[in-house]
Amino acid sequence: MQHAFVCSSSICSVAIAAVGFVTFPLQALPQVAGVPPLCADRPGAVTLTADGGRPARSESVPERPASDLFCIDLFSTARGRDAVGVVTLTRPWSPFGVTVTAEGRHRHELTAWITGLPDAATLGPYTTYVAWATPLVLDPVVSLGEVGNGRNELGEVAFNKYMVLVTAEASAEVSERTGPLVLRGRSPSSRMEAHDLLALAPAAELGGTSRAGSSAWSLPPMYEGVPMLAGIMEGRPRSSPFLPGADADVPEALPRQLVRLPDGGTLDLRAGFVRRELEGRTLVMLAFNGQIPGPLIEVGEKTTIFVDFTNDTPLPTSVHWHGVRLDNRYDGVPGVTQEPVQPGESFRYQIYFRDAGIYWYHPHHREDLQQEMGLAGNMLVHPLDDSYYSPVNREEVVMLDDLLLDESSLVPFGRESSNYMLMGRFGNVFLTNGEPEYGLEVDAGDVVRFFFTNISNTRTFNLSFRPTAEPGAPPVPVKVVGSDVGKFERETMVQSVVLAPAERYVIEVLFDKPGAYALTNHVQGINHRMGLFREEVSALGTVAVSGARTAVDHSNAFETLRINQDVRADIDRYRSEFDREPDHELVLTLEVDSLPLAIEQSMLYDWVYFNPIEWTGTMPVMNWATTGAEIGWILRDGVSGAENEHIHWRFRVGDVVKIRIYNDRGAFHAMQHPLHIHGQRFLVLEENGVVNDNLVWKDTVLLPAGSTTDILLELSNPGRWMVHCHIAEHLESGMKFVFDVEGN
Ligand SMILES: [Cu+2]
Repeated sequence: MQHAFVCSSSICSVAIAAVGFVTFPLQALPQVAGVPPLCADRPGAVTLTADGGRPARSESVPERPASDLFCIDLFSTARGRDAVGVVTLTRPWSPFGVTVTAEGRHRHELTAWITGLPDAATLGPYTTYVAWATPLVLDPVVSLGEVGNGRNELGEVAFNKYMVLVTAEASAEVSERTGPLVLRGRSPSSRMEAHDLLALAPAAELGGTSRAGSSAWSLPPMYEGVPMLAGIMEGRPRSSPFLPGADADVPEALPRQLVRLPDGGTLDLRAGFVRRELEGRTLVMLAFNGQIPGPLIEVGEKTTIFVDFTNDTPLPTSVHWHGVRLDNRYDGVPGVTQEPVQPGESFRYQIYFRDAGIYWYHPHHREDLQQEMGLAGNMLVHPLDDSYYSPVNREEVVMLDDLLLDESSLVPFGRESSNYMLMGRFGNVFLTNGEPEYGLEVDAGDVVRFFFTNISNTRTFNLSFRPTAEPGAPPVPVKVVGSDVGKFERETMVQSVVLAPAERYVIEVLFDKPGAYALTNHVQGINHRMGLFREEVSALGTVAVSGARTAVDHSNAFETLRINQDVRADIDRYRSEFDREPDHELVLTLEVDSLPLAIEQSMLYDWVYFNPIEWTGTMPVMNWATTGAEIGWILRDGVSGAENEHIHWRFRVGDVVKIRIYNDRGAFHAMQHPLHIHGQRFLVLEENGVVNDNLVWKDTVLLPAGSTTDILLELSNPGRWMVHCHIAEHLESGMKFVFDVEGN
């Protein structure tokens, strides 16, 4: 009956049929000089408690990163005798917050420390040892090369669930494993198992009656192929359903239009209802100037524009100019920089564009509802320097989103509190520039510069361009040029682009051969119910490459990976700050209260492993049923212990502060958080101890579950600025605070 198995120090906890936990001392393993401690013996290992199963809340910033998510213990077989080892998992550098394959599998460099291996010849006709990686189905079995006592670099592994094996072999060059097994260990991800035992527990039957939810809701769309347990199906949000404007007689939505504004120019911007036909349904949505996405505002670097905003919706709102280092009073944060703009009222924004690049605007009041319903637009800031970017044949501003529809309309929102508070609201229809099918036509040899923005409430994308005629062929190489606030120090080539909510990436693609290329989101979701990874592949649109050759060939420029000395010089003045101790620490965690028993017990099962990224919403009912009554996402000051709005940081213009951010693996449910800092820019110095040697100025950083990330924040802009998670529902749950920057 044993299910979960988690260790800390010398104690292991075993979950028995999901009704309780017992602890017993772990048989002492040999402690060997020169070998790092076993994963669970490392400082900061977290454990389920003996008294009812809740994970212990970590009281301070623990050892980072979470040791058990990035570590594999190697245990001996009978033939391995006293051999023991530990494998650490380090992600190779990528321009993104996580490093994954084009299919969304996490990539890790494995390093093994081994001790106690006997002379291989004592086991038979063998001369050495070889390490192997293999998925749990044992096919394929990939050689990681010869290993011995001491430190061994095993190279990269990117399986979902896998084992590391060490066998005695006749030669280091063997391509197939034939010799005896001496050491073996399992990836952290292989701890996931099915929730099946839960069905045996009384909890499953109690779920729906343990508290009163509103009966006005009908169940939300399920995730195909992932059945839910009966107890969980009884859950209802403790908030009433709300879908504004459902009866409104309103104009039809228009596609996005381009607005070029000169220095000093003014845009009239109106938020109001629109009607649109989508996937066979008639929807009432919200739009800026009737357009979905909102108008694409094109301006020049170092210019100022005015936006006369009018709120024609029945909801209080405001407009935030994401990533723009503008004057604080125009930052658009209700209660911090302005009063909410009430229905029928107006507000004049003045926006100065200090930096070239791609930015976006959206409401900062009930974002979970207003943004999801259509209120978002891009701003493309053209650089002053004509050679800022490489020459290309065309530029495309692409907004990525997902929308959640039920059989007839949008799934209602929570009125008194947002729901989907646990993981955020995942959509079931992808929208690219507002449309379910994105289309682009180019000529063979064209180079296209894409400016990607992720405006979804919670979904992290893993995007690639796949030749549709050759299933299984590798995606088209992508050149990564820039991110939130400008360019990288140097350009790099990747196979896919990971984009968390609110992040932007500027990429270039050479479409060399005629044919069709699918813009694809390819991720490895988790079927929590069955404890399995679940591949999700979605085509968001098509790039059609004609047989005609490009009018102007930019392939040479495309193939040259630039080093941006202007960016390096801008960063140089801060390099002396990189290695010092952090000035501040933040812990990202979760507190839950009065969850239905079935949901709480299911979540305990999930606690044995958290995927660094929760790519998709495979627990739709559990997630849907959670509101602010049960879920409190927390930003905690690691030094003072203050949480969310009780954190008070004060800086002066010109300050540079190093902040260490730990995404608490010991949280009741850990998942990634895209953390956004208003009005300033920062550098991501390192993640999980891996130094970032290709920097770019950011305003949003993706923080995977269990990770530790150091950032260097430049305080360049006076005022009161907000820090918050950009998962809209997490922000609504209170995952935010404000800091002050005094001017000089
Ligand atoms: Cu969050």
